[in-house]
Amino acid sequence: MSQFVSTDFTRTQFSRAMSAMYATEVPAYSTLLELVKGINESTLSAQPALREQLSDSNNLERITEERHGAIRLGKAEELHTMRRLFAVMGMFPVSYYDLSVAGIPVHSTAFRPVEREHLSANPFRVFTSLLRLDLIEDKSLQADAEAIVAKRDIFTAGARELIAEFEKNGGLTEEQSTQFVAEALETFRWHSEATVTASMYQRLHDAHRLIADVVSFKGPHINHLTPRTLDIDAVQEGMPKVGITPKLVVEGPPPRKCQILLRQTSFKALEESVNFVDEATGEASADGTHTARFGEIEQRGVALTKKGRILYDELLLKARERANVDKTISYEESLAETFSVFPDDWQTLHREGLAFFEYRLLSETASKDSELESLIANGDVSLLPIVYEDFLPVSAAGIFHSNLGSEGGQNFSANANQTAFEEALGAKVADEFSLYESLQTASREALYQKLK
Ligand code: OOG
Ligand code: NI
Repeated sequence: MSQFVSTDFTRTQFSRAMSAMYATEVPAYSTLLELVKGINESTLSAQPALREQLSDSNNLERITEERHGAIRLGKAEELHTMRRLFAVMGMFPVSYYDLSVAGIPVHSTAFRPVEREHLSANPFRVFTSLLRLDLIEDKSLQADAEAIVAKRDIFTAGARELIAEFEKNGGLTEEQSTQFVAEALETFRWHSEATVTASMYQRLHDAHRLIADVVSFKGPHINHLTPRTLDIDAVQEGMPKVGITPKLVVEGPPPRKCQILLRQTSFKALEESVNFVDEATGEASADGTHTARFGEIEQRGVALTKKGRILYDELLLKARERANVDKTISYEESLAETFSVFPDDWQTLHREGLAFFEYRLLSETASKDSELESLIANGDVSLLPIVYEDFLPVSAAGIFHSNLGSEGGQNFSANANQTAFEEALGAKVADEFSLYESLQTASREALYQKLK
């Protein structure tokens, strides 16, 4: 037996510790967890087919534990060390998201487990953004902001040591893992003591609220922690009844029989009190507020192929344009009507190559010589949708905006720079489509092994 615990173990300990910490920092998060838990339970008892499908694809157990968080980093070295920190928990960077398109000066990736067994064990993911000070027009502010983040170290010495131990030995003992979770958690904690004066905060804030959020504090406080629900419309409706006001529209695809990709909604940031550095004495003084942290809920559906994703992106754009131009229909109506051309049954989604699936053999006599589509059509093989594990940049932008407020500040235009991002990261990000494709291929090969 190995003297080391698995990365799944460390990731689960960490996501639980993070959840417990966030519950003390943001009380509405606990209220939301209760609401989501109740709705998930009643959805599962009302829909036995959904329960069976989740259980057959090893996705039932993970749902109550399932979370994603988000952080925003200030400099290349932070992203680099963050990649090494997440590797200790079996989480790797997947996809590149350019949010400058949406007027937000960051680019991002998601750290998550990539293999099937690790996803089933615990799919905890963290949407991680790196601030792009190169996009700030005001060059003297850019230099000041760079100098401020250059001085900080967001990791504890203990976390750095344990990351190095993990890399040297290929694992952590249980005791080291427990210590690692405690040390790593420090980086994600909220600190009410700012590292800047109130006037510097104001300058950063005037350039963009997000810049103030990243630059003014000791670390990248976790800004939300999102549970997964099986019925987001029910949660959206239920929130006001428990005293939470959700954002107006749910991001992502419209409600459907066969869920695709990701639907998300959120509620507004807390206003938190902050102690800025006193201009005259250099000491902390109690005098300000900052809004950064919010709540979010999500519902995950099937992962789409490139072809499916292109169709999704086209329809989403069309639905948004139509709702902007035609004031007689609501955004929801426009979305539902526009998406009516997106097939809404598993067999068609599979046949047309729009979504990714795993296969389950139901017949003992089916032959190797049969076409896959006919095995599916005659019921010898059933389709299990592969869950979408990633994020949607248009939705992410909607979430950023609803919580940051859209007032003021500089506008940024599309300016992807994946090369610079990967240089800072010290690694390439994985391509999400290839990951889903290889899950589907492995399942198809295993199926054909079993056929007569
Ligand atoms: C991240 C927003 C993106 C999501 O679920 O799309 C995100 C942020 O506000 O830092 O978490
Ligand atoms: Ni999120």
